[in-house]
Amino acid sequence: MSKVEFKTAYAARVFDEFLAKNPNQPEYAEAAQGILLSIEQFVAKNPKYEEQKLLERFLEPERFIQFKVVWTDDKGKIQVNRGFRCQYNSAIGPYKGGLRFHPSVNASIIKFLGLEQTLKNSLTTLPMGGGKGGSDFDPKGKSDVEIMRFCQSFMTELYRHIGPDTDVPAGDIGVGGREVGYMFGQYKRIRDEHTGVLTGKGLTFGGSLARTEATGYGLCYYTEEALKVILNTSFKGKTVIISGSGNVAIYATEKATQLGAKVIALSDSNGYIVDEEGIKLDVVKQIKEVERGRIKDYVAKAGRGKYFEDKNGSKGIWTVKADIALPCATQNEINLDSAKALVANGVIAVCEGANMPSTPEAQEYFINNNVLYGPAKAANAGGVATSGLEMSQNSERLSWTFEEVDKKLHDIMVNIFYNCYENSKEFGKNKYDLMTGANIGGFKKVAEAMLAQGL
Ligand code: NDP
Ligand code: 2IT
Repeated sequence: MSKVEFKTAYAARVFDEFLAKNPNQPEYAEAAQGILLSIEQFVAKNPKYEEQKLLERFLEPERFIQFKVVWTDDKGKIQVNRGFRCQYNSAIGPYKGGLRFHPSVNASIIKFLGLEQTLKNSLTTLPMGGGKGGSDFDPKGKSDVEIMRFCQSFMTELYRHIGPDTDVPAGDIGVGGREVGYMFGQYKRIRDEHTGVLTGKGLTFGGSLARTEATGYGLCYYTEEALKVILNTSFKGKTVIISGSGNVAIYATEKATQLGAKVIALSDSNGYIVDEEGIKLDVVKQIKEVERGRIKDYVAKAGRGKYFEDKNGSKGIWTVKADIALPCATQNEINLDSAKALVANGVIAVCEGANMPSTPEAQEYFINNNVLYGPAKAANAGGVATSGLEMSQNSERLSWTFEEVDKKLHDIMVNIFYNCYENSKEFGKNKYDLMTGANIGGFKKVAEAMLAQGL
């Protein structure tokens, strides 16, 4: 992350203090810097924010919990992992946000995700505060019973900090329906309560239809509206590259294809596949959702396409020529070199399914080169929005049809787009800059709710 110049003394001072308080937390600092840069001029127009130390208060998580998770593997060996929950901000509702199981997980990553989640949840218009958690546990190669034992041990610590009106976790990288099910079972056993304490639950015990599809579908609904309004075009007839091949990537592929695009590349952390005829999604679903295999297996199973091993964290996928790029794997997966490769290949839009997938330098490069840039906290908000709809259904003890949920998701994503677009008009760099608007739009509501509730 390169050092930037703030335009206002207040933001510069707050960021210096932030860095002093949070040393060696690069992802967290990157997220905070990006938000401050976007909102500083808006904040300067509202002197009460500085008087009330709103930025200082906003950038301090309400609670940060770290705990030990001990479990035994199938060989009877003891394993020790670290668990986290960051309850970032509860001004507009109970803490809400996913749990990530990945060996890279640490305090910096959980805090960056909690901060981003706070603004994202605000953009959905639903009453949800921001939180995030997870563990450095690596689910890869673990047996089903190992996953269950880990999830039970994790929840045995986490349960005391969460609840349907307090903090409602869900999935993220490495946490899907299976893991949510095991964690829910353990929570229910300990508390003797069948409540909506987690979202992304199975459909037989309170889950919402369309939650599985929601992040990928929502990303495409947001992108489609942005393409229409800003570029006067659509997905129809476009080629698309999508990184990752997990939950978000799979359902972004499905919806982009339904909207008339051809998805030609997907990846995982070992490499990427290119299929110029269009990815056969049933094959990918079988490999990833059923067999829990690698994207490499696609070529043999589909009988077409090419696999490229990529030791460089799957950056190679960004050199594939396409009209639209939807990064759906992880943070900082698109650096300046990848952004340059995409622009050189004529990309017209980059909309983010993953959280913070573009580095600040890449974001700036897209916006300066007139690439429609859909920032993560807006473009991928469909997942948590549908989690919010799952909470509503749990509260009223009813379940809605797929069509009802999908229609609400669509309307929420279109509304988020206009919120970003309108808020970008005054302070954004140009019409391709939806990031400024997303940060201001999300911040406004959280700030007003914080002020109204006093210290
Ligand atoms: P999954 O675990 O289902 O899939 C993650 C995918 O990304 C896998 O293909 C994985 O490859 C790849 N990946 C993960 N880490 C890395 C890495 N360090 N380098 C390269 N590839 C990597 O997770 P999701 O699809 O749920 O999440 C993907 C992104 O979307 C994350 O950034 C998440 O925060 C974000 N997101 C998810 C939401 C949801 O509802 N699930 C909602 C909003 C955002 P491999 O199998 O090799 O690890
Ligand atoms: O990053 C995200 O928005 C998620 N992982 C989804 C969180 C949720 O509570 O559904």
